[in-house]
Amino acid sequence: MAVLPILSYPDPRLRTIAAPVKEVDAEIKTLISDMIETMYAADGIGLAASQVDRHIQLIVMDLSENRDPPMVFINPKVTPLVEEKQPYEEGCLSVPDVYDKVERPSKVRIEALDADGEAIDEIAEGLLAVCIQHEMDHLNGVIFVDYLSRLKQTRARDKVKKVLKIREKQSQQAAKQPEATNV
Ligand code: K1U
Ligand code: ZN
Repeated sequence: MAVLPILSYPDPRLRTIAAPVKEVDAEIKTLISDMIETMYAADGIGLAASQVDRHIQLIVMDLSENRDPPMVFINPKVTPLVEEKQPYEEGCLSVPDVYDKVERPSKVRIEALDADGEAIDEIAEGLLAVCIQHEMDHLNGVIFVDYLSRLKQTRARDKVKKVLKIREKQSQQAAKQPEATNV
């Protein structure tokens, strides 16, 4: 398994529309494992393939507190079941350290395939409804900051630049340190 690099806003590759998965083969299964490892390494609760520069309709998710088996959605279709929208403070691994309220339909139907190619057909509310709509947006080249004001989008760009610079400095410093020994 491998931790994959996550694209950061405003990388134009995040705007690519994802293509359907044709077959759940060994290559897709490896990508699923790598995406799950990447999501956990980044402390996320979801990840769309678009965020790791793979433009196919694949999402992984784990909303549990104690790492239940992660959910996998292949070729998902999400249909709102109510007109009522609810606000939720969203975050995004591609927009580090930026959080803001987004309003989305509170109840949706999810149709997809799982990692074994079996059909999923479920009704989602709460965080699952929020997260699946956020991840579906990624597959369609949409990022949650697109729902915010121009001013907030500019601030988000500046914040991401700052966070990436700090992370870069930290990784350079870590590379200079002698490796910790397990004694
Ligand atoms: O798609 C992503 O970038 C993953 C994203 C999923 C998400 C979180 C919250 C609302 C909508 C979608 C994250 O995992 S962000 C990091 C995170 O773990 C988190 C942030 C806010 C609330 C809960 C979790
Ligand atoms: Zn996101």
